[in-house]
Order: sequence, then structure tokens, then C-alpha cells
Amino acid sequence: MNENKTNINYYPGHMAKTKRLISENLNLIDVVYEVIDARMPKSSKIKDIDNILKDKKRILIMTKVDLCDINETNKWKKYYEENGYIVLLLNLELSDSLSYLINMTNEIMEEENNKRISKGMNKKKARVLVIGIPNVGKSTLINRLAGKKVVNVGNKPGVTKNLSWIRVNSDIELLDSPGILWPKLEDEITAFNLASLTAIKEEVLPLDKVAIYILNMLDKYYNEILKKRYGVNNIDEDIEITLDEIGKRRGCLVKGGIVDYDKVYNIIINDIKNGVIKGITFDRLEEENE
Ligand SMILES: Nc1nc2c(ncn2[C@@H]2O[C@H](COP(=O)(O)OP(=O)(O)OP(=O)(O)O)[C@@H](O)[C@H]2O)c(=O)[nH]1
Ligand SMILES: [Mg+2]
Repeated sequence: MNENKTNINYYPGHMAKTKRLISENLNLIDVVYEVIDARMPKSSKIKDIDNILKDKKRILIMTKVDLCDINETNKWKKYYEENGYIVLLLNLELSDSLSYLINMTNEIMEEENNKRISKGMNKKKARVLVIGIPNVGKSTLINRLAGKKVVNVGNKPGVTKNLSWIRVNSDIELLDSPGILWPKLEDEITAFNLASLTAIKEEVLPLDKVAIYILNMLDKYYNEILKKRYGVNNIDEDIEITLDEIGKRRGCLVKGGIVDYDKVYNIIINDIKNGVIKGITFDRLEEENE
């Protein structure tokens, strides 16, 4: 494991509070939708989630599948399935059908409901907690399930600030929750993946290091994107040469023809944020097993 020297951390007060509130209200929850980002199936999984959720029945939902490298992400899907998870890949920007998710949820409730019916009681509504790191699409998923805008969403982390219950239909009620991380991002790769793929508030990031990390990841795994988007074939050992090349091409010049590196960093970070760069998955399963 890499020692984290990035100083990237994002753990505002509402995250600790959210964890506490979830723990206190866990007895109200029947099912959990654990939401992760398909571009980082490992880094975007809340570290101590098993401690928070105990043995609650779970469905693992990978969002932003339209932005991921499906070959790599499918390896993770298989890996999680082999470890007993029910896994669902979703593009929430499209009107992908959510009927599978609803059916799975009802199926999880079936055993308890059959018992209740045999005792002459009414069926129980599924009370579902939606949990995950910031900006993965928890609230978007809730709006999609509700069929209308019931909670706020936004293209930045930290949009949802409070827990709130939303009724979907007579069978399902959802609990939206603020994105949570953990107090110390334990290793450098996780920290950089979370930072690059928009789970951490930009204001607290070293934008230079994050942008250069993105360039290096593209160079390593997605060289064709590097060529197509930024017009460079490889990252030079001297990163300034590469930044100059990209900056000149993209018009990031200040007086005297000097490249403004901050502008280059912003272009790269915004390309990911706005989904211009697609087809990337930064977590590698093979490297886990090396
Ligand atoms: N391309 C793409 N964008 C998505 C998808 N799902 C969500 N988004 C976008 O991701 C951004 C974050 O969505 P939210 O639903 O606000 O995320 P959240 O998990 O509720 O975030 P917090 O409340 O900040 O923790 C929004 O800009 C969504 O439009 C998806 O499947 N594909
Ligand atoms: Mg939200």
C-alpha cells in the first residue's frame, strides 16, 4: 500500500454526522443501494461501509457506466458478484430501465412479506437507504426512481446535505443521504482517483497534481485519448514539455507566448468533470492481485 503524501482529504462535518445518523437509524432500513462510480469500482467504495451497514441486504449500483471503460468495469462487476454482491450497472443520464432494480428490491422483501401475509398482516414497504461517496449519482437515481425531480442534484460533490425520505410508490421509500468519505484517504491511488473523478471538492485539491495524475493515467492506459484530445503522443519525462505542448495547442498562453499551466490544469480537470473524456476506468483489478 502506498503511503499517502498527497494531503488530499475531504471530510467536512456533515459526513461524520451522516455516518452517525445512518447508524442510529439503521433499524429503520430494509435494503441498501450502495452506489459506486463505474470508473473507479474500488476507490469509490466507502472504506468502512461494512461496519456502517452491518448485515443489511445490499444492491451494489455502479453509475456513470456511459463514462467508463466497460471492459475493465465488467471485470470488477464479476469480481463483486463472485464475492456475493448483487451488482447493477447504470447510466442514469439515459432512461435505462430501472425495473430490474425494483424487482430485486421487491425480491429481497419477499421473505419477510410472505411471513407477514401468512400472519394476516399487510405487506411491508421497502425502506431503502441510498449511500455512497459524493457526486456518484445517489440523488439522480432517486429522481429517476421517483419519475420526477424530488431532490437536488448537481455536477459537484456535496450537493445533498441532509438525510431525507422520498416515497417512490406504495412498495418503496428511499432515504437520500449526503456523500460520505472517510477521515483519512489511506493510499495515494485512492486519493488521486477520487480527486480526478470528481468526488472531492475542487477547492481543496492541488489542481496541478490532480491534472498531472490524469495525464499520466491517460498515458498509461488510454493513450489514444491523450492523442485525440490533447494532441500529444506521450507524456514527456519533463512534464513541463508536455504541458507546454498542450497549452499551446489549446490557447492557454499569456503575454510573451508563455503557457499558463493553471489554464491547462483546468482544461484537463473540466474535461473529466463535464464527461468529455469517456471510456476510462482508473481502478485495475489485475494490480490488486499482483
Ligand atoms: N454521465 C453520467 N452522469 C451522471 C450519472 N449519474 C449521475 N450523473 C451526474 O453526476 C452528477 C452528480 O449527481 P448527484 O445525483 O447530485 O450525485 P450525489 O451522489 O447525490 O452527490 P452528493 O449529494 O453531492 O453526494 C450530476 O451532474 C449528474 O447528472 C450517469 O450515470 N452518467
Ligand atoms: Mg445527492
